[in-house]
Amino acid sequence: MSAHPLEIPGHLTLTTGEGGLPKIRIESAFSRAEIYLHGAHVSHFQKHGEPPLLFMSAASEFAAGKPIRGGVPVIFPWFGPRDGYPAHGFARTTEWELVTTALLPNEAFQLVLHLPNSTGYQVEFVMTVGDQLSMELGVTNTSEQPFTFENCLHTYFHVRSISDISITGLSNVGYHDRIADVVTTEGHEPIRFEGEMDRVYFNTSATTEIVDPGLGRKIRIAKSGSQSTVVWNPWIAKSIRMPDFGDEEYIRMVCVESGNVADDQVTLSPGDRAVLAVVLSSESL
Ligand code: TA6
Repeated sequence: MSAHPLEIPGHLTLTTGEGGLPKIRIESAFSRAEIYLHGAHVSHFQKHGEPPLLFMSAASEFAAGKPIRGGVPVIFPWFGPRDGYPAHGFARTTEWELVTTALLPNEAFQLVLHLPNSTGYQVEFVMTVGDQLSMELGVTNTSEQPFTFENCLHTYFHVRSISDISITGLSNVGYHDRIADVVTTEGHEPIRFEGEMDRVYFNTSATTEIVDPGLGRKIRIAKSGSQSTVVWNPWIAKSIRMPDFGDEEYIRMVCVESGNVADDQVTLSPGDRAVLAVVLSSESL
């Protein structure tokens, strides 16, 4: 079979992934990654010699119309449930189009995907794979009216044990606790987990870090164009209720999500563009 014109032989190849879905495999000098056209969904990122950075459920579905449970779901144009519509919007269950691929001077590989069939706005996803994983979700208002939306890169991180990790960078930041349905403020100490957690931190552009003594690493989540950080772990009861998630998989994952949700939603004037950018990196403790 002749190579796809956008392939970069030996480094960026188009293949068939789980569920027969089209998948792009990227092998850089520093790392390997995978992204499905389905949802422009980064399903894997791993630096050579390190454990995977992202979590992927062994029970995830890989099927048209179904979200992938793990990696980086692209949430657009709304976050959370919406009566009569799929939770977290339709971008994550749409097949995106691969537009360009490139090898950058720093030996990282970059690819651009577009969300097809959009009316009144254009959406592209730019993924750069090197020593770090960077992702940019760009939205342009091509209509004559203001366009309001929510967005989020709903990243699932792989950890050794949820009970042993801590998250720094959100001290004194206000958040909506979506389980207790109260608005409160984070304390001074790093965040630790003793049960289900579902918090939307607002008005924060802060860089956060996941400190994982079990894997002996620290993951840094740097962001721009984002005022919300969501921290989520389903814990035991919710894990059991999720058919595409193992009952004990909550132990090995945490979501630290970067976006603009609820009161931080984005309103673009005609012709304006907003870019949500996240750079994921890791280092040994
Ligand atoms: O980001 C946290 C959250 O909104 C949780 O409330 C939980 O629903 C999670 O997203 C996963 O949502 P999903 O629709 O992918 O099952």
